[in-house]
Amino acid sequence: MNSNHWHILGAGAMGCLFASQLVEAGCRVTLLLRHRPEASSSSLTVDSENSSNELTVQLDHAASTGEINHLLITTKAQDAVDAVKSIAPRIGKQASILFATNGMGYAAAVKAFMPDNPIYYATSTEGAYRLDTLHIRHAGRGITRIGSAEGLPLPSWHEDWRKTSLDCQWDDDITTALWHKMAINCAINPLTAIHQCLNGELARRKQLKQEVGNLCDEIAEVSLAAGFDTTAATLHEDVAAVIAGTANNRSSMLQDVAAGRSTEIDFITGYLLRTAQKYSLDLPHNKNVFNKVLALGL
Ligand code: KPL
Repeated sequence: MNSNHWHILGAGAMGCLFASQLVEAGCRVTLLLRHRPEASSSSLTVDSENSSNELTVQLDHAASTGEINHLLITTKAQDAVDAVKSIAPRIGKQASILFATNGMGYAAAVKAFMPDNPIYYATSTEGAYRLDTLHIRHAGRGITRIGSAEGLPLPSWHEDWRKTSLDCQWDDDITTALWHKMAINCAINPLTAIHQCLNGELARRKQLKQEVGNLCDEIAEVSLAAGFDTTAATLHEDVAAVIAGTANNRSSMLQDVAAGRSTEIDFITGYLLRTAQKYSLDLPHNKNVFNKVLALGL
């Protein structure tokens, strides 16, 4: 099978990591930019433990023309809908749209104006951070799960991802994987943003550890009500393991707050609270952190 041409919205760390991997797998990759690029291609540098790898990616203005058939979205959750809207006329009728975005709850808005396009999701535990524009560090290996929340079968383009050096797995139950990731983000991200602390502080400071426990109790309750039994059963230990494994990380929400950017709170804790409402559950601790992050005014 020939490799596909992927267009990527979002040139942050994960967008660059996926772009580099797809290029190495033989795909054509175009990064869609909000501004008109000065050149039609650029080098993309990926540092890892023992090497630095430079590749070439195509650049294109999101508002230019040319049909898009394989679209990957790695923007912040709050930007995803507008980003897709901005290129909607370019998206082919049957084009696949793959969201690799934190949180949940943005796809329904995309479905409303792109009703016929198959939508897929990716969730990844690969570690990457941005050093500069189109320069990242691939800091840790993980698993990338891809799947459809609508029961669509394995698409032929999944082969592009299997040809990368990432551990890419097709997941027939991607909604459960997305929920689990979101549940972990609910327990960690808001507290680190409010207290301006590294992830590891949530285990070191007694009061914060207690607060993580309170959030997890509520998140587990909603998880159970919504049918995510495994998340409900393992959340406390999984959150403790992620905090330990990412102790020196600044969470993505803390980074957003520190940079004066808007946060993903509405697609993380906000989505949790909206789900809780459906089951008439009250989550005072999660509501409290939701309001505190909103009060940061971003
Ligand atoms: O996913 C993360 C994030 O920061 O968004 C965690 C797992 C909390 C790691 O920092």
